[in-house]
Amino acid sequence: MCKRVYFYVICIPVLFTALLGCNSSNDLDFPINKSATSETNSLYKNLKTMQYHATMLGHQDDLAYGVNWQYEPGRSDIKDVTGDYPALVGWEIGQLELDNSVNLDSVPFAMMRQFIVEGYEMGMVNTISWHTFEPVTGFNSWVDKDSTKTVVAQIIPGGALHHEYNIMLSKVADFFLSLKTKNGTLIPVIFRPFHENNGDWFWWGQKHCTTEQYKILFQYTVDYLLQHDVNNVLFAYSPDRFFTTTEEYLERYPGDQYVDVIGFDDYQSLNQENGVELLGQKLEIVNTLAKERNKLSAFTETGVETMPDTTWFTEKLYKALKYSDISDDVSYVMLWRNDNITHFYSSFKGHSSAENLNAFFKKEDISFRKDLPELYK
Ligand code: BMA
Repeated sequence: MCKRVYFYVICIPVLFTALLGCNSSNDLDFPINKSATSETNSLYKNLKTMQYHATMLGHQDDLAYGVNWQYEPGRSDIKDVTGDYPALVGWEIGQLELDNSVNLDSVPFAMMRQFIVEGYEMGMVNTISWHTFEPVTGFNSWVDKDSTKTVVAQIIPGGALHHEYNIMLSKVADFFLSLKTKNGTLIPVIFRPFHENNGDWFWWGQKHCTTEQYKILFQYTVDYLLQHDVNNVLFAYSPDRFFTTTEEYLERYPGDQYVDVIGFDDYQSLNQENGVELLGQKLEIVNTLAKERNKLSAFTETGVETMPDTTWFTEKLYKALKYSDISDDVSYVMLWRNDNITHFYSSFKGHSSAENLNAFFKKEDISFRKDLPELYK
């Protein structure tokens, strides 16, 4: 082949392909785990596209129980009201690390696994939180704000109980790797460890470890799971409401290599007089960061206990989402669990807020399960 033909026929196409391969926006459509399963990659990519068009509604423990019922196949408080399931369901694995067969809210892990499969097979998204029991005293996640207990320092590398933490993590890894369909496909989940870390109520909270120690804990947790071939997980970082600037939000952020979902929890802002504005501005901060860093953005926990405000869904939550063109660029908003008549954060059939949840359901840019595209291909 003469040199000129070689140049046009081989070099130019090769160079062109190489340049396309280096295209950063292509690379950035992948999660932090370069060995993620194809379903996990697809979930990440599809959610990223979707977050600029619609916001998914999520609900903690939705398929397992609601107000005045539990473990009724096919039932969901959200579905009882709207006729459709939420697009995303949250699960909680606290107590798995103790080898208990039920979580701290008494949900059997065997049933949780089944619900996660069901949710996946219905095209929904599953997310998992971890109210971790600590190995120092064996006590649960909550501590007195003045506690001088220093769990984080003791479980990170170099700490006296680091080995114990590895054992806890191995149980979490096993659980994630047990989330499979009948034909063996691993089910992608969004894992949200050590949340609300800028509050002082959990042992990993602001007052109970240094910024550096918290970051090491989060990073070590991600690294451990990746090194143990947990390739069906996306990682979410979600501090609580205590930020009004990007710098404040990023104070304990573990770094872009450790986070797929930039999120936050907030139960309080919407109760303030200027709540829509307050929450709208937080959503703007988080959504802008997610966009700049090519991540997913999420409002990872919210709701009001016993939902006394009967128009909360359209007049507070929806208005905050619609505060600006930026505030609604959020992948999902997840309502906390409906445990019983005095501890529920969403709505249910017969409750005075149900009609308003239905009005929220009808909004074009809010997605429930039936609105979802195929997320895993
Ligand atoms: C809290 C409450 C608790 C529950 C915990 C973990 O916000 O709902 O009752 O044990 O979450 O799910």
